[in-house]
Amino acid sequence: MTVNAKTRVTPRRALLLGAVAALAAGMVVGVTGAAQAGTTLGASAAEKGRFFGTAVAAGRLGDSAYTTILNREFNQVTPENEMKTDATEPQQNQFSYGNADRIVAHARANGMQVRGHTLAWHAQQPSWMQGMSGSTLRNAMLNHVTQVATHFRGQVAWWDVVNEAFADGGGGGRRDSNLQRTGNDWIEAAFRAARAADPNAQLCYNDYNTDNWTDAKTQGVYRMVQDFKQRGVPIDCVGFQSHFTGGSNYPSNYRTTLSSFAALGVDVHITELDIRNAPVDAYRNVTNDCLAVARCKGITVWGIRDSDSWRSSESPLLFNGSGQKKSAYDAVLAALNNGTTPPTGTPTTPPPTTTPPPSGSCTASATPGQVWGDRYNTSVTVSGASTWAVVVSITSPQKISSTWSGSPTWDGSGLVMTMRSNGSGDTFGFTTMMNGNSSARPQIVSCTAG
Ligand code: G2I
Repeated sequence: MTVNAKTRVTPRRALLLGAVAALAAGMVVGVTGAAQAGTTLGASAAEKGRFFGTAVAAGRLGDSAYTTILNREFNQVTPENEMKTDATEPQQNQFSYGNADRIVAHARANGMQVRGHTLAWHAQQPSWMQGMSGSTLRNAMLNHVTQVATHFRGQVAWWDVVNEAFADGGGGGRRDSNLQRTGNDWIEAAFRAARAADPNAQLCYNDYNTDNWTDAKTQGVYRMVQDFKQRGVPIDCVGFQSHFTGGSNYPSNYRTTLSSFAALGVDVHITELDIRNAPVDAYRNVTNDCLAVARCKGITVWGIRDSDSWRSSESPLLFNGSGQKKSAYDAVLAALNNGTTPPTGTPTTPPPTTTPPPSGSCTASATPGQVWGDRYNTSVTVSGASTWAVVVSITSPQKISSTWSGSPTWDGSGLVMTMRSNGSGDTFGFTTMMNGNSSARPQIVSCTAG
């Protein structure tokens, strides 16, 4: 992640710089190495090497109550509607960037990174595009991707190149749309055009209802990303919208979803988070899940105050309509600060009776073991913790056939194993059947202490 100007000197770094200066002056100092707890979402996330952002509406930038919270709390923004196709190309080949430029300028002036949302989507198309089909539409879409990504080159850190291209329901396939009917390769064509237009932006696929690891839609997107990585289609990240509103709930296997995608070699982002009635536990869990996955680079909430939400009747955000911090805010900040009590704000509801599992990190390193014609061994040594959970992923059709010196659990696909310490030491091992793939090797996804 590029550390932006706003968060470049973190409290920890300031402490270290001070210590270096003191040492240079011949003084003896004690440095504990403990990071100082941040007091805002952005600063605390930056302490953990992550961003914390929000969707922003250009029409609200004149509301000082809104911009006060925005500038204080967030170090990343996503234009809520202003970069969509109907906004940026209202007439074919006549581009309109006023509102998007205003958000980008505000972000840059305040040291916030920008996520571009979105270059190719079946919804919010201008009417001229809605009526198109075939190669005319394909070319118009590619021209749009090229023009818009070129306009914002150097100003957008990540692009949601393609948004919501998979169908809901059990099939795990693509959503029918005018773009899909131009040919199944429309998504990769959009990614290649975006890479050519802005080689330094990170290119993401973004979708909703992809949070539950066992859902067919999640698996469908997973297979596409896996295929893109194998064939060299330029994709860098996957966005999980995580709208836990309108009847969709936070799933207990959310961390498995994030870590499984990360194991494909992409960053993962939580891009449009909102949760009906803003329950403390679910907000805390989402935050801890992201922190537990090294490639989960940040969280974006879909609006600042409940009154700014697309689902305002569900009060799903971190600030109430008056701009006050809600209990969920305190829970997220505390989780970002790794369980320490946030120095500002008093929870308005009693603390939950269940204590979240400790989420400190450890290090796990894999050592290749004996190889046979049909299988091979791997051993993994953990340091930095005496009790731990290590997540390991393997590549289908390989399969882990036996394990030792740990207690394994498995996700629904059988490709992601969580190995917990069982008191037999810091090293565990396992045997993997190749099943025809002799080259793939297991990947360590995460190591969590406790
Ligand atoms: O639907 C929630 C989000 C799902 N993922 C993609 C996001 O881009 C999407 O955002 C929402 C915006 O939050 C809404 O603000 O996308 C909606 C449109 O699909 C946005 O709604 C639109 C209304 O449809 C328009 O009538 C309105 O003029 O918001 C516009 C601006 O307020």
